[in-house]
Amino acid sequence: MEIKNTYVRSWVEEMALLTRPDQIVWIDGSEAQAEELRKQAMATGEMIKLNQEKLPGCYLHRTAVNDVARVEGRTFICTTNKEDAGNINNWMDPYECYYKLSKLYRGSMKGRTMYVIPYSMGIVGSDFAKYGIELTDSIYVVLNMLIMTRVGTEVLEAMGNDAGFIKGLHAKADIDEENRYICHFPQDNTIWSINSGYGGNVLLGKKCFALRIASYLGRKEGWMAEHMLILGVEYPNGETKYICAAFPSACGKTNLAMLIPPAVYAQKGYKVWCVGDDIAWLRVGEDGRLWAMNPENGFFGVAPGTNEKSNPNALHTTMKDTIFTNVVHDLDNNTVWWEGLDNNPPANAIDWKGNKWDYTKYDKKDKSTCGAHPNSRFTAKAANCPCLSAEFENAHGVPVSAIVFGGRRAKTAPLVYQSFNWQHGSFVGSIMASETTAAAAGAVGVVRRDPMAMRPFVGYDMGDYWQHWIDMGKKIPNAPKIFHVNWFRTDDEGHFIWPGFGDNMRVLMWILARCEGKVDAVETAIGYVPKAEDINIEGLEDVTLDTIRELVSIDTASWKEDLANIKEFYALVGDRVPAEMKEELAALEKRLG
Ligand code: OXD
Ligand code: MN
Repeated sequence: MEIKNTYVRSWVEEMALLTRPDQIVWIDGSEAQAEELRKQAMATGEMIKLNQEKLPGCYLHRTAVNDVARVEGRTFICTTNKEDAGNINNWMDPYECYYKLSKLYRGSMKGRTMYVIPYSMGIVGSDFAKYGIELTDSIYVVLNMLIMTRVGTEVLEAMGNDAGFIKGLHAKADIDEENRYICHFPQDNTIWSINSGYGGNVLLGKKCFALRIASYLGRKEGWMAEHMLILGVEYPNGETKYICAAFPSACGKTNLAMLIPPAVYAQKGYKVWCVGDDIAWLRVGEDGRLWAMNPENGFFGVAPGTNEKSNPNALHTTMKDTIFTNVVHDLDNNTVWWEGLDNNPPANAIDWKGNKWDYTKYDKKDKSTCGAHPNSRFTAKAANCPCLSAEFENAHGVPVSAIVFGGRRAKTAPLVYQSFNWQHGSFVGSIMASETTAAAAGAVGVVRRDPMAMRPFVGYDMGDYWQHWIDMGKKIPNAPKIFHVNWFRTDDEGHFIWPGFGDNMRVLMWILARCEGKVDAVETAIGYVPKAEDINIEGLEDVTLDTIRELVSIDTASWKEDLANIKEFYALVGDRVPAEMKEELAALEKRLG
């Protein structure tokens, strides 16, 4: 392969001098090369080929036991000034970080191969695409990147001799937790990741580039990179309206993005289409609307809990060309299993750690008995998703009618409310939060504030990020309306009141009706809530109009309690919290009385 980009060539040479691989292999994006790599990974045990009749093109991989999730404590934003990284991010001086990590990278690829992955976030050659090169010594990373992004020679061609690509260096080194670092240098377009092999830390196109670096670039260039799904609701007349939604990790973004309409809508011809399940890049279009595109090319979804009821579309998507990570290996069928897939755990099985697994010892309350790791994953091609939007390959993306924020709150947040305007909506995003559940270790009901679901992903100061939201609103003549949802309100016994899953469409339909001015609402201290009769409950068994009234009621006492927590968080964000956000907070306090 002839490499015309002189910046790419010299940077790869420089990184090779540092890491000293035995050989360098350029990834061209061809199936023949991918197949060769799969064969090598099978020979070393890095990947297990699954039953090709039941799961064609599917493989299983197990990470090291100490390397199963993103590591926020070891994720750094390295800006020249500490203040620019802000109080929420970990910061390291860029020179100190380069120096420290260079020592770890030095010679780390001896005896190994360095793979050079040219990849694109967005449609190759389009105005909105951004390009990166990831260097890695992991075949698993190469094969995942081939699914999650657009990879190969055509990317190098589209890059021309431009120096503005994102330079990502990943080395497995010794998978040493104590020396694990995920470092971002937004001023240098650079990402350095070492001592991990877990997806979120090593698939550098995803969280590192498409959120942390891209959010920094977006502020500089006047657009937004957000932790949002994108879905389209098609009406029986063929028209489609698009919604972007941000929820903290593990709150069901993939499920909502691939939602199956309940019978009451399906029978009338409504359809839901998935454009993306995790990341949205948002820009103002020439028509004055906000447009969203999904820069990814696949789904890196959480496996446990995915089943025929919660997300049949995701399940179907994973039936071919998928890499499963840290799930149960069913030895009799050479297939995979995870908690919450069905009620038939395999009798002859290997757990995510690679040990023999006895399902009879599985205790729901004790995570250590799980066969699949709770954060086990599937990496699946978007093209295999049965409800993939026809606009998925549209380089401009889709026009956004509504932005929806959400969290997991037992009492405070109602099922849905609408903000008064963009500025208030940005404030609603800034106070987003989720509560820990009984399912997770630790205390129940502990509130973690996760503004716009971006707490772990903003590549600069959180206060500046909020300012960017407010400033963007002024640049969108026909801005989307902003809402907040909570599928997780519980009754006094701790049971969820709202059925969730496909029935969440009933709430989306109210949201879209509001966007079109087709339905009234009730003004409250926190925003507009629905009149109970405007949420369609036809066909729901245990939900009455009284249930909806309860779900949209505002518990003033718990909101007042929440105010104290919000103020604490604002203080933590520090002195760059925009004046507009403080005004909104004061106004909310006043309205609550
Ligand atoms: C993810 C996350 O993996 O948000 O998407 O953690
Ligand atoms: Mn995510």
